[in-house]
Amino acid sequence: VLKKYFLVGIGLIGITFASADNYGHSAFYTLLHKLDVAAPDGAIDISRFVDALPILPTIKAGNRSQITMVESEVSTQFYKNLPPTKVWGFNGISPGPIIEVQSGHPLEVLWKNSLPTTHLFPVDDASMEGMNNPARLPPGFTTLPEVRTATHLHGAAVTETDLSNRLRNNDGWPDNWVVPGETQISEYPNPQSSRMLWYHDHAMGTTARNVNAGLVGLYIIRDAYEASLNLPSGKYEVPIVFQTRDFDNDGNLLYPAKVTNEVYGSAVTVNGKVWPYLNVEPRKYRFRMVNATDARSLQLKLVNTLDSSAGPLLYQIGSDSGFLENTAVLNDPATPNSPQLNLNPAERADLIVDFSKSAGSTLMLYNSNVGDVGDSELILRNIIAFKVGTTVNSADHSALPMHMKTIRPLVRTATTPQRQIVLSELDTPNEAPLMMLNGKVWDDPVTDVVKLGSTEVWELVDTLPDGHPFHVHEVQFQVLDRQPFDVAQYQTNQQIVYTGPPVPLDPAEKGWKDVTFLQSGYVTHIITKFGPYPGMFVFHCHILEHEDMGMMRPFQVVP
Ligand SMILES: [Cu+2]
Repeated sequence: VLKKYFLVGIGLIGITFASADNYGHSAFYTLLHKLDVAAPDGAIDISRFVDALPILPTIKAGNRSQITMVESEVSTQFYKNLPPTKVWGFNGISPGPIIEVQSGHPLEVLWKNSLPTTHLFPVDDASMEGMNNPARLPPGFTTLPEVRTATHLHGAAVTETDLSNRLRNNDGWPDNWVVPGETQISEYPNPQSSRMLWYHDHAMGTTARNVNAGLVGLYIIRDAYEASLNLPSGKYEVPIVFQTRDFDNDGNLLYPAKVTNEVYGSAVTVNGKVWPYLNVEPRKYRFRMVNATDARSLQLKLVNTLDSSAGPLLYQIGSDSGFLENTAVLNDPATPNSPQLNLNPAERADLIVDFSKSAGSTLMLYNSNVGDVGDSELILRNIIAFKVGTTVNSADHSALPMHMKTIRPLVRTATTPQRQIVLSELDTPNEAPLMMLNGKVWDDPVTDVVKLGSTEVWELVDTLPDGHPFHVHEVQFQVLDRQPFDVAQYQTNQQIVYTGPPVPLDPAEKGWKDVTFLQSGYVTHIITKFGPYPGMFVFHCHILEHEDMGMMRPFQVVP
């Protein structure tokens, strides 16, 4: 059952310093290393925030029933001092354009692969057993193509994917990839209420490489309820995509040549820029954020760059799958232990920030998450600067709701079926650990079959020394609890013995979710009702490198 993954060269790539170069951008690397790594803890530096935050363009589907999104290699500039760099994007930009639809209005997207046949990054499929298994190749292929894409709309509810037809791929089924010159057709019924989804590549064994290259974008569903809330809109609603990247001496994107457990990056890119700033007016704004990094959890707050004081407040009104019931108040300067915004890989946050009392100041979106000790994770603190002006261009009549629609809890009863999923690794004498879910990897046969319309509790058990964001396709779920257990005991006899009471959930975890963070040494229970459509879907770790390495399983929803 166990597949052998040869994880050669776990050591992270580093940036080698050029003492001099033709671009005059060596200062960039000095900044990367000195300011974000060697700077005193808590240091805030705004001098490097010299590029305006790109505002992502929006494709409004309107009455159209079909749009085309073209994947291609394009040029971009990540930072003022860097030369243009090749990335992969959609319709000429990375992140791609925002697709905006109305709830209930179906949209068919033609995802056209116009990429080169050679990858932007080194490809190491040969090191991963199963990747070049002839039995797994689709008809017409004798070897695994270096460039292959399968676009998944994260958070979508889609009808069944035809697993025998690579070109029809509603859910971004990882094995239904297309190659340059081919087009993937996906139908999105959009039955959900307003929320922000995101599209990204999901092709088996190359998701991390493809997403890091830039194949990512946002997808916003609107509805009448959202409109009735009178939230900040138009230019006062700013969608934001966080990614982590590495760069080589020439400013090119860099990704490890050999399979690597987690790629944390040495810089955060925000809508495709390193260290951007956004000029804002002293009024309310709505920010829609997604953590699209490979592996990095963020803990975010706003601080004043003059005196490092906290504030203004972050009002979180929504998370992955729409609005919260009650607005979560984060980053409260009056409360020293005020919750911050936890944004783990693949999670979204819908925020309102009122800059009206910050006129004339500069605020930093600051990351307090220091990462996993021992994982070579560079500490990246300063993410984006907000330069608050002194005048408002148009009067602020928008609202800041503190209560939204009631969220009806799914109830766990004595008879609710419970399915256990254990994250584990297996040390082997000659190889890096195998990463598994219930002792299985992606290409093991389907073992999880659930009934359409049924409700289940999933017991997610993290026996590993680090945390993992866990994502389930097709459904939305509620987090029930998160409780520490005795890992050593479990490894001896597979019994879960709790070592303490459940820990409090984040305020934002009280809403509907499609990804939740599994903490090392904790059991997390989620509850979900399967639907709205039957078919074969996917659950997986959302550390992109882990899902490529097999930490991903199919599940089937049967009528
Ligand atoms: Cu993982």
